[in-house]
Amino acid sequence: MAAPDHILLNGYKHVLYTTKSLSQDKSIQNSKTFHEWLDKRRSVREFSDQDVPKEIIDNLILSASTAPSGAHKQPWTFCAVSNPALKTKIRQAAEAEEKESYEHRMSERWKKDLEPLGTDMHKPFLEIAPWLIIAFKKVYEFDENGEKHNNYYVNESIGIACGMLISAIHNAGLVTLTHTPSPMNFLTKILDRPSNERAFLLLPIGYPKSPAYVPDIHRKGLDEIAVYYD
Ligand code: IYR
Repeated sequence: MAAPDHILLNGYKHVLYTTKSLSQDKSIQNSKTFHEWLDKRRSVREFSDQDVPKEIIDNLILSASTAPSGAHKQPWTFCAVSNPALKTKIRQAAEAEEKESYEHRMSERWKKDLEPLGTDMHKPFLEIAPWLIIAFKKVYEFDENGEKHNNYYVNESIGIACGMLISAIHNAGLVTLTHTPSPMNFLTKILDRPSNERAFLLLPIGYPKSPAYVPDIHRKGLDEIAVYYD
């Protein structure tokens, strides 16, 4: 007998989970090609100003929002900025924070660690990239009675969603980098966000400049990142 298309669990509807079943060989092949494809992703700091259609940005945000989240609260808002005046405002405010960070807040060791990556306080990509997505985490929400409730595992949830967003950007043939001006509260003001939202990550999105160069860094091998318990 075929499985029913839904059941009730504690009175709540659960629908049949369906997925394409793969042979073990196909599964091995897919896991390998997925890794090879992800391994081509790089944080790119040099952008082309070529336009990216809004439809792509919509799809990227929808992809990010498929992430698992604490109690399925989806505690996030993705602000997508293409408005040039707003991008200029964001660049100016971010560079002011970055100047303070590079000159006073970051340790010498931190700056030394960043040297091979070629970052500094100047962030032209904030104006050149056609889109900026700023991921805000929703720390709490109000219910229908106006009562405040904290969300669950907010950092884990938004972190996973941003990871999926980055993968979706790569899949669309676009590039990004994880920009983290700190503190980021200027973004709440510029983008006029409510008090339950905190900026988490800023991602410029676009096509890479041609040519674009990235640092010659290498990823850790499996023996350095994994421990197996057979
Ligand atoms: N937020 C700064 C500094 C920075 C910090 C780390 I850790 C990086 O991996 C890269 C940069 C900036 O965006 O330049």
